[in-house]
Amino acid sequence: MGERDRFLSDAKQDMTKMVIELTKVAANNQVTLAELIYGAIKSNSDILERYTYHDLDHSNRIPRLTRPIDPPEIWGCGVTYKRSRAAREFETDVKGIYDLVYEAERPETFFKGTARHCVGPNETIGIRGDSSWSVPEPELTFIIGAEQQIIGFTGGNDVSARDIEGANPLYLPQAKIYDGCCALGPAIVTVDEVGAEPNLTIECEIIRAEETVFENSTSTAQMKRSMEELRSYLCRYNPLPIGAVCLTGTGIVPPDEFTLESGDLVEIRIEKIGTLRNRVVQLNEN
Ligand code: DO4
Ligand code: MG
Repeated sequence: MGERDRFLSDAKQDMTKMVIELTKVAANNQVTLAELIYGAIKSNSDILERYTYHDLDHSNRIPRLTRPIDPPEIWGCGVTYKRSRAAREFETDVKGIYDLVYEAERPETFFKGTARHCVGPNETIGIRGDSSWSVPEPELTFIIGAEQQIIGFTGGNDVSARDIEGANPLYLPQAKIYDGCCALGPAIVTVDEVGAEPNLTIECEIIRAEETVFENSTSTAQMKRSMEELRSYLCRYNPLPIGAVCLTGTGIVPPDEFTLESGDLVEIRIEKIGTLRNRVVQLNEN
């Protein structure tokens, strides 16, 4: 048995570690994250308790799904799909800037917060009391590894206040960063599993009082830019900490008259990643 195989079959201690630590262990031992996790599951099969996914996909049971990573930094990219460009041009009083950034060589990137702004599956996402036009933004989200590379993907909801950004693009941080403004999950898929530039279907459904009030879908194949293009601009002169995540922009925008309401359930389904389900709450002023 080679050193690499020995390491993989003796990964017992790693089972208690979180994704960021596992990523470091994998990088230090020159194995992929997927190899490390599958190796650890195999070598711990005698002591592991097994749960069905369905058992874990609840808000009020223990154990349950939690956010798949605690990102030290959350970033976003904007106007990476035609649908987003059209929606921003409609909402803004400052015409032309979104058309320009869609066509420009340099993409739009923005800061979206830290782990404290981010919830996991079945937790609540927030809408601001000073906004009357809030929407979910379903987005494929990449995860940064030890060498600034993309190591995997998860689902993301870039919950946003359209009226605040629309009033003035300089208000972007207020339109984008607040309690529960980001949801991540439910699972992480690694680059070994889906490739570095995956073409994945993204679906979004919004349910109000048990009725679907909005439903649409897109595919990452519709994106104007590659994942590598977004990653390289984001990390340029700005080395990101391991485990930082980046939401890659939305191709799904509800009709302009639609706003989220407290109690709505937002479901984002991404092929190979699963369903990220979050209920909306109105935030109280602090
Ligand atoms: O330009 C502002 C943000 C756009 C965005 O979040 C998106 O296109 O997803
Ligand atoms: Mg977005």
